[in-house]
Amino acid sequence: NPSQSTKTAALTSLILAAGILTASAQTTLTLTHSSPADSHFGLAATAFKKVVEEKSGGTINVVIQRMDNEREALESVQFGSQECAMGSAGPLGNFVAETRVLDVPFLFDSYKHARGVLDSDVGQELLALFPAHGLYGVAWLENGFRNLTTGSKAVHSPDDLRGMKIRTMENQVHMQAWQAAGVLPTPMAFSELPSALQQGTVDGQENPIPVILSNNLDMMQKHLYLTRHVYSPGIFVCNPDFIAGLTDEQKAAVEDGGKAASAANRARVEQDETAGIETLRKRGIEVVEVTDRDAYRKAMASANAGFESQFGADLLKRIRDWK
Ligand code: EAX
Repeated sequence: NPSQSTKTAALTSLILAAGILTASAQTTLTLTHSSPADSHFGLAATAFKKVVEEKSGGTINVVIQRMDNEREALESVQFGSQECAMGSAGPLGNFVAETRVLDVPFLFDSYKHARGVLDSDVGQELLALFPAHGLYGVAWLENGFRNLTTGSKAVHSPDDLRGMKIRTMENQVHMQAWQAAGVLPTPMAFSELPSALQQGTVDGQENPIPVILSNNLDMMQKHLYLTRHVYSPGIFVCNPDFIAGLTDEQKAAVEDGGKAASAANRARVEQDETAGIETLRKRGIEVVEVTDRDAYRKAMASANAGFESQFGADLLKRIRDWK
């Protein structure tokens, strides 16, 4: 039947054309994150991908990659060689200086407090500053309260830390706080940390439970001190030109994806904080519940005057007094 085969041919070429059109109308969004796929950041990336691909009607294809050098990830988002990145806010202050206020030690009392501030005007006002620095802030994420770990050297009080080399993030506020406590802060990207611990170039490091767990940092350390000395936000950024080039529907999909990422991320931090400490103990690291956290606050206190002049007493008070 010739008319049937003509129809079939026409239909086939229609389907092919539609396929080509869909392919060319599809935008690829490369998203990197630090820590393994099964972690507070990996799960956030997966949640984002699912929502964005669905809500954009398949017009955005999210490609997830791991990248543990968080500074380089931010640089490449700024440059436009990758579309988006998520990870700790550790190096973020080198791009958007005002965000460093969140890195002040003993600023937040609890997860509720930190999340409340990030979800409030303070968090929104900070995100609004990103475009002036070549970044688009999609959402605040969470890395968690940071805890000190050491290798062979035991720490009974902050006094014992004097002269010790502790790896910090590439974060000026953290470095100033540790310096005040007499520590020799050794800043490096997260990607360099495992080898630094294995080779003993540093005596210890500090990270939230979700990071210690998912990256097996306990295998390279002997002691874990639950100091919770500073809250470590996470951040999800994209390239501003990339965002500007999206349709309204695609932009809404990215916003919804950001919310889903944040929810998945916080849920996993919660789970790790609840069950993870026991898991770490079972794996063999000595876990020390620090009863005198105030001693750490005091040890870092001489840095506070500098933080006040840097960020303003008003903003610090606004954050501390959040209810
Ligand atoms: O994934 O650099 C760090 O210590 C960060 O907490 C870590 O990369 C988070």
